[in-house]
Amino acid sequence: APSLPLVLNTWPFRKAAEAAWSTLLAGGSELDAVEKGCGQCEVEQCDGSVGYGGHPDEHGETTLDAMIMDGNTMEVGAVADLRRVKNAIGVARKVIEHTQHTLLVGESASLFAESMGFPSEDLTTQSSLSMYLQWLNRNCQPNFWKSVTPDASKSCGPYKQAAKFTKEERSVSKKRIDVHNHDTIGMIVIGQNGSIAVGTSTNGADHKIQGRVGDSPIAGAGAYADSTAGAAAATGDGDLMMRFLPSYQAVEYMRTGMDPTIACQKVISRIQKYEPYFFGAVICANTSGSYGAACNKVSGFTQFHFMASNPTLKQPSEQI
Ligand code: SD4
Repeated sequence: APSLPLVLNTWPFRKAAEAAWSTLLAGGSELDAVEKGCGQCEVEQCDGSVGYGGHPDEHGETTLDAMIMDGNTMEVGAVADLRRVKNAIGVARKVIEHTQHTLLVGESASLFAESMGFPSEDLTTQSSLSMYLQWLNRNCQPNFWKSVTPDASKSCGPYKQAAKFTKEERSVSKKRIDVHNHDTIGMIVIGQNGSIAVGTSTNGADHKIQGRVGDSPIAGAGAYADSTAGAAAATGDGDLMMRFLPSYQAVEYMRTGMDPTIACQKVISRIQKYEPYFFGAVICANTSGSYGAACNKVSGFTQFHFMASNPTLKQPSEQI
């Protein structure tokens, strides 16, 4: 039987679920819980896909995308292409609380973060640097060292390469986002009184062109919440998924009374019609706390794992 409160998040990020759950138990708001939960993943660098030191872009820099949404007021705070600031979801929260705006991007988002007191830090680590150098090495043979120049990196980047791929090649073998390269955190929190908040945090796609922003910080794409209907969050190939606003669509399906699992399946199959091999998954929850998830099984994974906490499950959280 469904029950509240509920914490739901993409992938088996247990500590993130626990951080959100304990924030709720300590009397924190749903937004507090989402911020703490996603923030936990930013500190832990969950799967290398959240926070600093992962998925360097084509110039070797790690940049962050994050969003938080209040399903009571429909307010959204988001940052995209955020540089040199680790706590992206924290900055997104400040966008809600301290601005009239919804989405801040790039260097300007970093300046805003600094003005809010967030430390400016290098997001590069040994591991992201070696990922970057390996990628350069793979893509820019035989002139590896020559390729570490602005000029050469243009001919080594995904921008030049992408045009060479057919849709199927792009989807199956050359993907920048696949089952081994994923794991954005998307989180849904529903309080005892039915208030819903959602959030996302990610360092996006590997070796992206500078300025590339995925689905995660876009309301309706990476996540969506409406306390009168439900909430959803997505993970996967944001370049494809964001065209379909899957989180918005799933919430609208649930508004009609559709079961959360079916709502998730329907948005996945809608994308699949156009992009049969896309890599992606969606989690969904309705206002009474029923929840479900679906992934595109054609893309190489047969099951999608996520975390849930509610009073009927093993506390503080269970892998589903
Ligand atoms: C993106 N959706 O930037 C993110 C990446 C991701 O699971 O979710 N991977 O495209």
